[in-house]
Amino acid sequence: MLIQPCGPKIRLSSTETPPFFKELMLNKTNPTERDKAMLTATVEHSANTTAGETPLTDGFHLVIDALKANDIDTIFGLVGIPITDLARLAQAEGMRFIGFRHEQHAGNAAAIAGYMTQKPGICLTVSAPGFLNGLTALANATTNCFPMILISGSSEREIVDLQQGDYEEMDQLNAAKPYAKASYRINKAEDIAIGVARAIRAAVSGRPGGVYLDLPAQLLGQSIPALKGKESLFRVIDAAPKQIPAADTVMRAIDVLKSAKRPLILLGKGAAYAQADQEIKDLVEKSGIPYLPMSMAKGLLPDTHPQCASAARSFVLSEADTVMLIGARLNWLLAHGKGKTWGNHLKKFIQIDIAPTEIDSNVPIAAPVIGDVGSCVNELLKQIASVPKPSPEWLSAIKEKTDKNIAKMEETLSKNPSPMNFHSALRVIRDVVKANPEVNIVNEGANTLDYARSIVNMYKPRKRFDSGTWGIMGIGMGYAIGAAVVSKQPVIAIEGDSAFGFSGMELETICRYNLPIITVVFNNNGVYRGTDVNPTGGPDVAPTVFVKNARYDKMMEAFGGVGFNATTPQELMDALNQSLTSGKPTVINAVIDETAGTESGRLTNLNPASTATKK
Ligand code: ADP
Ligand code: TZD
Repeated sequence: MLIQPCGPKIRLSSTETPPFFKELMLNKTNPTERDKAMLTATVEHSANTTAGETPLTDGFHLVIDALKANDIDTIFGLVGIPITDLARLAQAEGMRFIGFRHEQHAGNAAAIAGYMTQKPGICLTVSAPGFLNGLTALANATTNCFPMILISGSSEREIVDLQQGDYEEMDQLNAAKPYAKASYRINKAEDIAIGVARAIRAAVSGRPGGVYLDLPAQLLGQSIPALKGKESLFRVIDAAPKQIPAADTVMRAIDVLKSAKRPLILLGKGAAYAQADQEIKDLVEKSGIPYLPMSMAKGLLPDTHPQCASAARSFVLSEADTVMLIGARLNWLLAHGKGKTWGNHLKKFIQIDIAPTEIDSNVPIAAPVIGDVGSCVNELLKQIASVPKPSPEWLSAIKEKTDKNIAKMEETLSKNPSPMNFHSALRVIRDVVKANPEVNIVNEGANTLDYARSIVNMYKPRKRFDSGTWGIMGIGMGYAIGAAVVSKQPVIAIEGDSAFGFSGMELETICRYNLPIITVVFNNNGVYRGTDVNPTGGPDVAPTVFVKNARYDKMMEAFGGVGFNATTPQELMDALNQSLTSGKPTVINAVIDETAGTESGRLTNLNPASTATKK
């Protein structure tokens, strides 16, 4: 029996291919990349093989080989018992391992990578606490329909199950279940390829989501004959198969559109995820129907497109009589499809979604079209010529509203108060993004999020990543790192000072990998604003208040990055342009008037008010 060492220490020079392998390769006239990937584990382990012994492989190698066989080339994670050698091996085998300072941010990076690429992003963590830190990101990915796989090492099953107090003891599989689309544990080395395949399929097929994959420590060390390991490896075929909508559902949707007087298309991040950019553009333009992008669908068509109704959002939501949702849910972000936001008119909804159970979740849907966005839009396109163009009255009413609101906004944006407010600072970022449309935007905060969403136009798809379905704080640096690693394009992270604090330590990660990320901290001295006072007059500041005049730029300098303190729009503009040119990790501390923000940004109404004191 061979002793199984693990990790890169046992790498074999490629010339040492064992004889039985040469035989295998000879039988292949044209070995594919996959064949080569499959061979890795065996070749590695043959290093210590002496004549006559059966070459072995182990769980470590099989996990990496199974991921590689499925074109997964990056792992976001944080090392420790029992997965340090797994991370080392991933790197030694040519994968990129991006190590974080906290698992939540590694998970967020993986999730956004999944959203951008349609390949599940991989997050690797240690057991119990590391797993739980990653679980927040997994739950957020599931909530947002992003494909990701959280792979966590776990402690000894026999001890965990009897609750005998193991190191980092936790029943992780069951803890993950309520927050994941699917959860699996692999117990045997020969099942690793199947386990990885199940995780990939679950993450990307149908409605994408987060998948948990539990790898007990003893699995990683398990050895099996190398040939058996090789034979177990495979590439998942058609992990996210097309889902063609039934013809009658398409015709029903067309009929509803035909009877519409004031139609509207609503694009959600499911539409952006689908990468059916051309089809969606054709549908919008051929139908002539005005459209509204949800925040992460901004840029699917440029926000400056003549049919974009964003500047007349309230008007079109309340006045439209027929709304076609494409990859968008009628959740709180759309006031559940009813109430004041949606006006007094009876609406007819058409909903394109891959998840049949999404239909009728909040209001009755007149025409559900179930399938993947690309296929559904394609089918609709075949019939769209039969749908009359929207009435000139509807279009001119929207144009009038849009022109008026844009003019009003321009007036507000043109002011230069001192200190800066959200508008004057965001005007600068708007102009910089217009000049550099390839830039990725990450955005979180309350006021910082709400204002940036409406002020900063996007021009390209899947370039805007924000607090999303949960309205979560803490995605900032994780998403920024994921976006920079995947796109290899610059990122501007527009961060409230509170929001930034959740992931600020990842500045070190950004510097370590020298990523072109510019973090702009909208520093107004607190959560929402910095002016609240402690009504008791005691020494503690109010719950929303931070240290006054903090210098977040100095944090970046501590790690060797570049810091700017910007107190005027011109300083902010210069800092942004310099950073984009240099490509260096940068933090810009943008000094914002501490009185400028409102409570909860535009969500003030979601704060519960006491019925006891309500007048
Ligand atoms: P937004 O927040 O932008 O409104 P949501 O996250 O609420 O978007 O909605 C996204 C919707 O898109 C989900 O209901 C999801 O099932 C759906 N979806 C995701 N991917 C696809 C796809 N490829 N085809 C069709 N629908 C999809
Ligand atoms: N914790 C988590 C994980 N998510 C949240 N959404 C919150 C807390 C509550 N919260 C918001 O909804 S916005 C926000 C918090 C703490 C921060 C707002 O302050 P900011 O932005 O400085 O980031 P503005 O621009 O000053 O409003």
